Amino acid sequence: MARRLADNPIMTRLTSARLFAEALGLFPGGVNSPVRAFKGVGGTPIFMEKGEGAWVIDADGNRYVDYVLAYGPHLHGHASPAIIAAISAAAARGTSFGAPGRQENELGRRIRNFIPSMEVMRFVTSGTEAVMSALRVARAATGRDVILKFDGNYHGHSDSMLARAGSGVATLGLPDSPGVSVAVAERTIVVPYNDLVAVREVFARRGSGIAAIIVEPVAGNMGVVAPEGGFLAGLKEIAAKDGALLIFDEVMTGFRVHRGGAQAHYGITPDLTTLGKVIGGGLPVGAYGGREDLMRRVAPEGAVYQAGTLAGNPVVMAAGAAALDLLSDDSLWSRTLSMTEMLASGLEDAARAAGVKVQVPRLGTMLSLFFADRLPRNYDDAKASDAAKYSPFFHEMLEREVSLPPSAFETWFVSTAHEVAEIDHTLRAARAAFEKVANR
Ligand code: KE4
Repeated sequence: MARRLADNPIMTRLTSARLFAEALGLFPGGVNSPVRAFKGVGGTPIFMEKGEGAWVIDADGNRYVDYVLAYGPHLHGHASPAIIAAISAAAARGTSFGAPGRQENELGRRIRNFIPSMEVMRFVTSGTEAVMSALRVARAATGRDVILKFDGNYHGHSDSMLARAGSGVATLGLPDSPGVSVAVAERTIVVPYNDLVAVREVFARRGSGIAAIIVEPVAGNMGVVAPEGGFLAGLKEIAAKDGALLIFDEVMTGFRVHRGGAQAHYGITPDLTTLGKVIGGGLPVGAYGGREDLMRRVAPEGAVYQAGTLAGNPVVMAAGAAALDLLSDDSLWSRTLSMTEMLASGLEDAARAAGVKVQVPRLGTMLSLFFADRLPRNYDDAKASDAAKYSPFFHEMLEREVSLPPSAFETWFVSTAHEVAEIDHTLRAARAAFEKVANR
């Protein structure tokens, strides 16, 4: 159990503090990915040392029920025995060869069984790389340059995806980060999520120059925001009519909204799909794939160049294959869906009892919490929620052994290792945390 000060419920986190002080001297913000720095919630990041199923243990020995799950990869919780066994066995045979290996076929076949639209695919080592490569294929296949994306959707940190909406709907993007050139950003158009009118207007003005629409088919990077009825079908119809491609970025939604991804949940087939997270069993991975005629354009079969020293890494492939094999257990999947629903409805009840207005959108094994009167339908709505309430709620939950994403605009993930005991623990903490927040 966590070591606590004798009469004080606040945990000690002295080791995390010491490690963070050292990390600040080594890494920008003391972290290797910005969201981990707690900038969205205040305080200093906790250094995690060990995971066991639904629980994570920090450098001071404090334990937490974990809903970060590395931002999605751990669909089966931390250190899943089957996945660790697969990793150990693969690693013992050597960690990489710079040559094709049977493990790539094993994972590729499993992915295609779950997501048949990925007729041909390519493994890379991050979701960012998967998106960057899929966009390159789309530009090559259409001979066009411009990409349309949605405000609040995050597709990794490649330059063309770090564009924000220019003024006015159909204008070209502006760099959303220093270092992204205007020349690149202005080939990305950004429109509001769930706004088909805006998409039609953009295509009316610039359709012939648009290579692809890329979308999070369920948004998970502004909190969870579901597509409204007809939105995804509308995107498919608009793109097809104008010779543009439809790309579903399922890096987060793949195997989380549905075992076949959001495309199976909504019955909409994109031209290309990007994946990441779950398919690597917690190790670095990405994949892009789709229509055979498009993917056969990728080198060395075609001229679209994309490569990677550790792409298709055998240890990663073995971990991913083990993770997908565990997904074949229908009862485990349906139990995880019911754990997610139990958590979401329990959070609504707890907030209501405290007189706090919240929205808890949930889909599959993903959910999030907005302090708001109504469900956000786009990024402006999400930003209008009372994010200032999220920070104290986050810390109150942390002190009650529940680890949530350190940002109001992230998704909470549930794993197959979360059982009733963990959900009950979380809801007990939430009842107390909402009471505390209500009085702020
Ligand atoms: P990576 O390059 O981080 O593997 O994947 C980028 C990416 C692409 N597409 C979607 C829909 C994604 O959600 C992501 C990455 N998600 C974030 C979580 N919001 C990763 C966490 C982080 O940046 O540390």
